[in-house]
Amino acid sequence: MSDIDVLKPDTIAKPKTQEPRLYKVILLNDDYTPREFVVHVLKAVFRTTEEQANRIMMTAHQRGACVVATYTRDIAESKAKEGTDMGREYGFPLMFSTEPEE
Ligand code: TYC
Repeated sequence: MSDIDVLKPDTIAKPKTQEPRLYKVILLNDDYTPREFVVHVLKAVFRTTEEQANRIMMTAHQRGACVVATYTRDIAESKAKEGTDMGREYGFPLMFSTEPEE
């Protein structure tokens, strides 16, 4: 046994806790929801600034979808539902979905 082997642990300790997997909330474009309403929902549900909300809305409008933010699974799902429900309440087909990161 060499000197260096004596200094090595037999087993490598694994961290006991893991960071929870994060989920993306995705805003989907549609042809009917007014732009200003999308901005309003982004500010209210996702606490973005007016400028951030405008950028996210325009990206979804031009490319079909845009990642709004990432959260743990429960928070992502409840925010996606809250945003989608808010559109529905006003008769708009506004839609947020979630998907795991990576
Ligand atoms: N495309 C919509 C319109 O022209 C606006 C809109 C943007 C709707 C983004 C949804 O996720 C969306 N009125």
